[in-house]
Amino acid sequence: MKTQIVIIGSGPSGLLLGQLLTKSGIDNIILERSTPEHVLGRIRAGVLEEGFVQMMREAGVSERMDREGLPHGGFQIAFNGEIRRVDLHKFSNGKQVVVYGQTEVTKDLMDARLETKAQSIYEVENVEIHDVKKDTPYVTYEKDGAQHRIDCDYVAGCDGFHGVSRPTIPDSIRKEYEKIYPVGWLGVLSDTPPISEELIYGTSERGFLLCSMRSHTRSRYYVDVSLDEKVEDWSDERFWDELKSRLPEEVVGDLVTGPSIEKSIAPLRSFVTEPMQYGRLFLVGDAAHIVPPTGAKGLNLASSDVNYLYRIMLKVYKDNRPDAIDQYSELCLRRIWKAERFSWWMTSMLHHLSDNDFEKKIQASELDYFTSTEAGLRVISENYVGLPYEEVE
Ligand code: RFL
Ligand code: PHB
Repeated sequence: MKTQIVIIGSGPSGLLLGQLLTKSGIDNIILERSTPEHVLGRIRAGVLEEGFVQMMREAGVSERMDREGLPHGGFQIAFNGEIRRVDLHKFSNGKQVVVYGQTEVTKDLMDARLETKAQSIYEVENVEIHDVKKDTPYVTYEKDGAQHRIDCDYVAGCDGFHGVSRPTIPDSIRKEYEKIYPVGWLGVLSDTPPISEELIYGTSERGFLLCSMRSHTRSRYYVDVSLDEKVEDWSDERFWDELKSRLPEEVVGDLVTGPSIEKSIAPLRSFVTEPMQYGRLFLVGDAAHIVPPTGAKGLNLASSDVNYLYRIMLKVYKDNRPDAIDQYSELCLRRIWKAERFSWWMTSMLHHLSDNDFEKKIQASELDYFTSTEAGLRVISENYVGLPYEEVE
């Protein structure tokens, strides 16, 4: 087989990139380890920055998102028993975010791909990337016991944190930066109306909380738990009791509980690998970086990488500019490190990460300062709605 770009991974990064390329007449094949049902079963992100929303529009897959997505012009922060509002509209020049689940984004992109008849090959095994330092790279994989080979011009590694693309870059060239946090997020999805029209992030004596949503009738809640907790030990009742114990009194009565339809624990991690390009291989999304979910940045960073790679590929194929690829890593990383900083900072402000009494006092005063001053609210707002994408030269 032959194609212009092999995309490894059919998560949001791979699917969005594939859709944009196909729409521009650039041939691509997606290779995915799991089944489509498994990819769609993962409950993950819920908050889309304007940049992501624009990319979905450019890819021609925004119809349902534009109809069903919930625009949010602000969110709430609960601490010290009270709630303060971050007015995103006011403090980020009219910008907002859209609440629309990653599952829905993925479904819309998968449906669009079926329509374009671009090729996705699911349930592949032993994917290997070859000769990316030469002009003629190729990818091999196994499917139903048979070995296959695809010759291509470029490889997009959109295969998440545990994929094969990142380790293809030799250890001597790859530098990894990592921070592990001592807590994870226990999340529950339930068909109950959200506690509030806006998201509530919070911290209390008992720890972190987040009240989010997928629609007017479906809620997503999180509390942080220590890393040795097992999801089996968390009955619905225990989860709701824990969440109630962390919510400020003025809203706890508004919480509607019900049976969970999904429950999972996600560890918190900050991670960046540099460089994100090696010859004709590009790392995209979670394959190159992870953020703790507190800033709602993971999926949105995937879309900014896709934005840069897509625009570079337009230069390569439409303007005959193969040199354009050399800017990929630097362009991506400038934005990624700022989102890493914001995610790390929101995480440290809203979780109990230290037993040191001095640090606890600093944390409390940081929350008070950033949620009560114009300067502070601007810093939170402009980062939360997403920093702008740079031009590709
Ligand atoms: P994905 O989604 O992990 O997809 C990678 C795909 O590659 C496949 N794969 C392979 N295929 C072939 N061969 C191999 N060897 C392969 N190895 C792996 C996998 O099966 C998979 O289908 O990466 P991608 O596309 O880069 O997308 C990244 C996002 O999924 C991720 O950043 C977000 O979910 C993070 N995230 C959030 N991001 C936000 O922007 N806003 C949020 O509100 C938000 N909340 C969250 C989150 C992540 C969470 N968890 C569970 C990690 C909340 C949570 C709880
Ligand atoms: C979610 O709805 O799953 C969600 C929302 C905001 C975050 C993280 C996750 O920061």
